[in-house]
Amino acid sequence: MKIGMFDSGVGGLTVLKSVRKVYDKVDIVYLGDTARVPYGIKSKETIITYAKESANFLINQNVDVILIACNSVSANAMEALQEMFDIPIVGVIEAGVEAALKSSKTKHVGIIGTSATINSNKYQERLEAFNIKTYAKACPLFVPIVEEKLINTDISKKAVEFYLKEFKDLKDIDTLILGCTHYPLLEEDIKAFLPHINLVSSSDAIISYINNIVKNEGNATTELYFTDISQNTSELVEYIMGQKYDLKYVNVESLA
Ligand code: DGN
Repeated sequence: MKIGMFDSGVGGLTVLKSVRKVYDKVDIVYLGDTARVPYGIKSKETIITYAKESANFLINQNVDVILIACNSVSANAMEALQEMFDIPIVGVIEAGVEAALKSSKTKHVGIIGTSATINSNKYQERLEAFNIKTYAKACPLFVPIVEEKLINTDISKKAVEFYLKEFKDLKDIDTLILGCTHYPLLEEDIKAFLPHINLVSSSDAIISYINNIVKNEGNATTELYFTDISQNTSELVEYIMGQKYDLKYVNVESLA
């Protein structure tokens, strides 16, 4: 079975890692749109356009299912993609919501993500339908901090404090959704600042969502495509995945 995954850049590799841990035999094709990252500050219309192009690329690679390894795309473009393509297309939002529902006893849940994810209100609407009180906050500096490999530094700690200080006073919150696939990389920094809150990662939560779609069979290949490959891309892939990969280039204009 061949799984296609895409993200605006390298963040979705946290999803790939989670999937690979459980599904060691499947073939995976990943596309990171590094030429056009970040998506998190773009309009819904632009995100839909880019997402359709990425999904189309993966379908041309004969994937059986597409995992949207990006919250900003899942929040803004999932329905558009599901309407356009015939194969199963799974986003990370529903999975994150399900994990938060399981985790929260107090029924007060925090959500952090990019502006595109938080402004879409998708997490908030889904959780509020289950009578959960939500507190959502966009943390736009977290993605560049991860991409500059400044995790576990004074800068990441300051940024965590800057964005998340209000969560310290919201004593009822017992669960925080890391609603961006880059954020699991900041988990230690966030945990150190909010030790009493359970962190739920959409990158891990998606696993329980694909149980009935994905069969663990194939040749265990992993192909990583990017629309721009700089030295930083290669270093980040190695940093996130813990090993070197031969990265494949795809021209962004060929996606359209
Ligand atoms: N990793 C993307 C997400 O989960 O929303 C965001 C990256 C970005 O485009 N800023």
